[in-house]
Amino acid sequence: MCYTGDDMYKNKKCLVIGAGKSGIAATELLVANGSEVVIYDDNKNVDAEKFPQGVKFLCGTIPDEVLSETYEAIISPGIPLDTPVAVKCKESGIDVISEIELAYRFDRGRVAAITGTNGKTTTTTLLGEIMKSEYKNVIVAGNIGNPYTKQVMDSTEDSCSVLEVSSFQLETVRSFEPFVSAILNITPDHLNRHHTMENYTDCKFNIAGGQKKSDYIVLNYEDEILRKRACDLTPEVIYFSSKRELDNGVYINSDNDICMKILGEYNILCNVDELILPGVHNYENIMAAAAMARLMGVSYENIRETVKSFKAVEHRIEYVCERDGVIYYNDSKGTNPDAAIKGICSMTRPTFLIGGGYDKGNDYDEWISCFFGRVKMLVLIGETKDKITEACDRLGFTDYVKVDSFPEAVKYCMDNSTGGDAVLLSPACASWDMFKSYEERGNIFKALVSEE
Ligand code: UMA
Repeated sequence: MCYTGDDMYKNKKCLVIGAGKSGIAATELLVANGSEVVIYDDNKNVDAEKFPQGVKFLCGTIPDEVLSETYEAIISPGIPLDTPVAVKCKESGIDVISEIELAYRFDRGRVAAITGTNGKTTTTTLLGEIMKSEYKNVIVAGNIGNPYTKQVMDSTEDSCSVLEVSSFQLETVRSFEPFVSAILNITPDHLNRHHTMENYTDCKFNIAGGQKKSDYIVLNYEDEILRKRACDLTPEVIYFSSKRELDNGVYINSDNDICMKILGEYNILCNVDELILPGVHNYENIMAAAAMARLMGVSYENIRETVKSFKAVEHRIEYVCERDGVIYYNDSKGTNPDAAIKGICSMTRPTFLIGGGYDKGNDYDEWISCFFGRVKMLVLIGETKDKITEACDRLGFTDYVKVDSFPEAVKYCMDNSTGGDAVLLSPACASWDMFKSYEERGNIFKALVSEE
């Protein structure tokens, strides 16, 4: 725990970079703790009504007199560190920290943090639910859509914060020290921002950068990148595996039981057939959450009851409705090829797949290789549609069509699918070229397919 006290920012001048959800929440936290805040955004049309009173807004170039008085800058996750304002701060000797780091300095309780390319939201939501069965005060926040800075003042000495953290948020952490952390998996994503897999992996491992020997990190044994780097870590490593029995860790045995061999104890949590969540990727999320909960002292009884009743989170291979014999699924959270592979591989019917969106610099070959025998028609939208069709042509997948808008894509699927088919929104791309967020994309999909 690293509670630095409420006075740390009193009478200090801070620069908040980005006026989205995280920026506004960070500003409110700072102002409530006596700081004078200047908020910066590249977009001059941000909604200034959301800013707390007395906060100054800047767009364009930051005057030197502002920089010379700035104690610290807090950058929003979506803004790259090479953005001119952040570069200028660094050149002026101002430390640029993430919104997660800022919030952590105010957290009085225990912290558990989860990262990974895929499965973060499910694992965070599940762990939050498990913790609520034993802790009175549980905060579930972070990349999940609820800024940590917005919630942290509710923390107490006996609270527990369960955080979903992205590589963006981990890029600029300093003292961040979760008692238990987890990295679920690492596959290529966000390479337009991080440029190389090594940089992306480094950011993910920052989750353990401040952890001590008395802390824990939960890792996927089947992920080679994670296993290779585990020996360099300070906290105690606890593995989970969906493929083999472990001497120490959580695993699925040959009878499909989830077995927990940690903290010197051996327990069978449940059989995978007792779970509502389908798929091996979900068993992995469940094993990670169960390990984290046990390390934080939750009883097997409470872990077992919660995992057995836990259902899928919104926008994750979410059943929407059945119309004229066609089943519609919303997997808008399939924002990279690896996540979208899980989406398409979960389909048991011939599928109309809506794909494409914002270009994060990913490679789509592996995703397309899963289409044969599964995808009846690929309906492409967004910035990446040409890049995806080039890959389809190269790999010999010809059943695709390009459309100009999202409603057109949904209409195409509704008009051309027949009873027994599935329609799946699982784009393998972020939403930011056409929507504010994957949530907005998923909600619009659900509204369009449910319209009378
Ligand atoms: N902006 C600039 N310059 C830029 C880019 C953005 O000034 O170069 C400004 C925009 O004009 C806007 C603000 O920055 O006013 C937006 O900031 P932001 O992109 O950090 O968005 P927030 O609303 O603060 O939301 C962020 C996370 N967004 C991103 O990481 C892109 C949310 O994760 C998170 O839920 C929220 O903080 C809560 O803390 C979303 C996400 O898509 C869900 N995350 C990625 C993912 O899961 O793959 C990482």
